[in-house]
Amino acid sequence: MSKTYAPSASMAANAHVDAAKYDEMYAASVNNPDAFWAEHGKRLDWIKPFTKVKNVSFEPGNIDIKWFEDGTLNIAANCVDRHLATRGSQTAIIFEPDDPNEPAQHITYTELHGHVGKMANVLKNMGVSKGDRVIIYMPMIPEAAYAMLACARIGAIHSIVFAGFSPDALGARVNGCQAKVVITADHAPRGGRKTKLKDNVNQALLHDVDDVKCLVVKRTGDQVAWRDGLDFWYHEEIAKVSADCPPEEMNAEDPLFILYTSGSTGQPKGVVHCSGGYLVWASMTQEITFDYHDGDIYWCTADVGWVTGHSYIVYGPLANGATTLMFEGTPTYPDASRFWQVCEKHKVNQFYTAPTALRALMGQGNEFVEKCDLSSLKVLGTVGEPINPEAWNWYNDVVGGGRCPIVDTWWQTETGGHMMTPLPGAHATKPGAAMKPFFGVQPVVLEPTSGEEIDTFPTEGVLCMKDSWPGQMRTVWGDHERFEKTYFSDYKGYYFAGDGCKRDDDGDYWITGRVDDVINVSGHRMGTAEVESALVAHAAVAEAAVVGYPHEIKGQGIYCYVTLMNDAEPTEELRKELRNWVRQEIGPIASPDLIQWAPGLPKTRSGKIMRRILRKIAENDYGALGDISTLADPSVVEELIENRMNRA
Ligand code: 6R9
Repeated sequence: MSKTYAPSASMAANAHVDAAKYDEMYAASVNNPDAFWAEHGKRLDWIKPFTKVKNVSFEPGNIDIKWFEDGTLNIAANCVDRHLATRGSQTAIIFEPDDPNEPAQHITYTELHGHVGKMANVLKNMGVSKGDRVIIYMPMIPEAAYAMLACARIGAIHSIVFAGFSPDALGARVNGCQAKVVITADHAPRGGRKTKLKDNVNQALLHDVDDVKCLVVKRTGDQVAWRDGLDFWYHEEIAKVSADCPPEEMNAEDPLFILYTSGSTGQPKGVVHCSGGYLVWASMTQEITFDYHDGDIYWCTADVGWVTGHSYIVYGPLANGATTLMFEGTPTYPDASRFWQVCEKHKVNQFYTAPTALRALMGQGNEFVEKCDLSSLKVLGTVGEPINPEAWNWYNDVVGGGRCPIVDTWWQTETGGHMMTPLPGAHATKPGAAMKPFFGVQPVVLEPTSGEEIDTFPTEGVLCMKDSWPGQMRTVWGDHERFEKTYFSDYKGYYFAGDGCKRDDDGDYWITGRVDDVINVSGHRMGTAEVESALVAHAAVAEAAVVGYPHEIKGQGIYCYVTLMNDAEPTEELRKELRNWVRQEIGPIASPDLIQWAPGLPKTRSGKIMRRILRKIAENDYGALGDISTLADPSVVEELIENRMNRA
């Protein structure tokens, strides 16, 4: 039995949801989802209230997900306008810049309303209207949030591309959704360095036939190359427009955003989230999972380029009228105390970060934490990957001083918001467990090959969902067939998340990690297929196979087996070149950690690469390779073991 940490009496007494209320609400949410969500759908302001609640089919050949389908609303009005009367002068966004010497900004809801209205009018002047796509490629500055909400206000669909992605990756996403406008900044300061965002945009749009326009925020004032007639300075354009922009009336099922994410095959897919269900989900989970109360200061350290930033920096907290902190920097700049200094400076109450950051900071020593006053902290959260008990305990003891419940939130880009997590006032936590389903979430554990539901405890298998929840993605942009194939075809009648899990004797869930060819590097999802296709695009590479291996800080590292063309020399220089090549093709987050030259790869007689074997060798666990008799040429395995790169 693992140790459990019960909520304190005062936490349980003051929380939105205590143990009894959780049980009651959870039962109601699954026994009568229509009644439950009809009630909780009211947390939003609807222009035309919905009369239908849930209309969902997980039937093969007819995957169709609709929530609140006849209601209309505007997402920006829900995140901004409706708070003006009651909390217009309250801070909506605290901006903490990369450089600690640059002053922080406090943007009130009234100010936010003005910024969003202006940016919305600028977008309209640039020709953007309802249903058009806008790419956002921005540093973590308030203008990124204005841009998201400006799109939502006029009914345009935004697609944020993480500022760490390369021009090629950006270009693919601009084309993928045929965006009309890209919103960016001159440079993005981060960790004391700068990324040339505008130059990246220029490169990405170089071969674009459709003349994509670009709106540029001046962040650093550095020189940028300008495309006359196509590029516009944000500060010049907002000076020409009024702040008054009436919100567009949108159907609950109109798309709010597209977010590209990695899968086990092919190129990243555009996950589509719609308006009503998504915002109900993001706002309800933000309030209840973090036990957010009026007046609290809430900080999620993610980047808006990832789904966590969408749901838990911008949409969820702002829909709740919260004060949300946006941080431009990194955990270790200027030193490993930065997170904790920011917590102290802004008196942060709820803090939400990724295990990879905790592991990196843990290694730097406790003094960086202990010199800061963290007494304001009430709830701590983690997301992105399984958290190892050492990091969990450090978070609990050193950061939280043993006072703060840790919510280990399991969810995905596809799920829109939290799916499984302990609730701070309701559940005793266990280091490393995602614990309990959120309201309306019906997890099942399936036997991986038969697909049968396993009802016994304890158990282990693949994690699926029996039914829909309001925040579920609706489709893959432009490819509904791929949506069905990816999530509903391995296990018919269920949503298949791609993760494995355990369920313990108490019925609590533990996520064990991906069961497909997706790896998780520093909490960032990466398809091994993407890295492979980047590698084979290099002239010297004949074939490549990529797998993950355990990495102390990043969780998983990227291990590449590369077969070279006959005329290419396996030199250190080429290794370096390939590493840079992948960084350029995808971005620094995809940078290979280890590259092993592989004269041959283990393949079945039908030519399928046996990744199971490659994973084992990369894990330095080559003693138990299992059955290799089906290999076309078993001798390649010995060669690979002999020259393995990870000997830890
Ligand atoms: C929100 C987010 C999703 C994948 C998911 C899983 C892993 C996320 C986790 C976790 C264990 C947690 N994951 N949270 N694994 N415990 N608390 O991260 O979305 O980028 O789409 O990644 O991340 O493997 O399938 P996304």
